Amino acid sequence: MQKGLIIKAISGEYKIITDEREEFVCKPRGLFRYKEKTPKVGDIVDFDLKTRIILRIHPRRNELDRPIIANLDKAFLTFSVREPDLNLNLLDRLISIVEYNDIEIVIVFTKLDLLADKGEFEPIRAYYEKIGYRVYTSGFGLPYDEIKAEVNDNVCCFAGQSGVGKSTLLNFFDHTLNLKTQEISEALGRGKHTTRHTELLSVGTGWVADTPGFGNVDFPFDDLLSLSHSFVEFFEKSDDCKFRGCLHLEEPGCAVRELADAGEILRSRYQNYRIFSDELKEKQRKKY
Ligand SMILES: Nc1nc2c(ncn2[C@@H]2O[C@H](COP(=O)(O)OP(=O)(O)OP(=O)(O)O)[C@@H](O)[C@H]2O)c(=O)[nH]1
Ligand SMILES: [Mg+2]
Ligand SMILES: [Zn+2]
Repeated sequence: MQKGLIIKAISGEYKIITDEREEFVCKPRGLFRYKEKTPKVGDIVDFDLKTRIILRIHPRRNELDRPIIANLDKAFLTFSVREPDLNLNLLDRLISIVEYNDIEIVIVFTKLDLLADKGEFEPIRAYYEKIGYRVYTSGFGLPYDEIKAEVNDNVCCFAGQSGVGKSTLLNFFDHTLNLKTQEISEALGRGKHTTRHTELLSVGTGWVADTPGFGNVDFPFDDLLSLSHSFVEFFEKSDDCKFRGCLHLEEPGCAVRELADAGEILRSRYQNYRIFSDELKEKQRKKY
């Protein structure tokens, strides 16, 4: 029996790499399908060298649906400031989902070269840094070495909308990757993704998944408390709210709402929180 890491899924088969860096293509056991267990990129598995059958999936530390990947150490939430315009709703949504899954977050804002005036952007960047995330900016002509170093010794994914420059960034890290990129007009116009499959690529001493872009994702929970806890700075301030378990909506004496009113919490972030709350309430209403 051999142990390995799944680095690619190819129509029902899986490419596995061992610690010795040998690659094998294997099929899952039939029993997996019966038990509705599907191996994912990022899984550590045991397989039979002779039959090339995956026998066991090791317990997962975490797993995401968008992108489909298991055992992530870090998620790079990748957002362009222009083309497409900065989508803070999707950023706050992804932060919440990734926090809930206990995966480390790195935020990368791309295409800074397209921003003539950074006046409106800078407070946004600074806010996400203030609440505890490592934030990087990239763009043509800007250094990316620090971002690349974040990949070392980790299994990572680059998540974000189509056209924000995920593949472009990975090509900068290692030009031998030769990932396909696409003109932004084409990417948006045809609604097609340049990147189709999720695959772990070797970058430095780490692994990176270049994933297809997406426009929306569902929350992996449907209760409001999970949502409020995944907004890390709200959670930190919630001790000052009058009521324990305050959801920071209409409750009197809510410290979070006061900070949002005073502009100490980024306005868009509190607004997105309210939008997500409504979405979850709607989800609950449909369920019952
Ligand atoms: N001006 C500028 N353009 C960029 C930058 N990064 C990427 N682009 C352009 O944006 C377009 C889309 O880049 P991709 O790397 O294909 O985007 P992606 O996020 O991989 O998109 P999907 O694979 O569809 O999810 C390409 O035309 C890139 O040349 C940047 O920093 N500045
Ligand atoms: Mg791509
Ligand atoms: Zn509150």
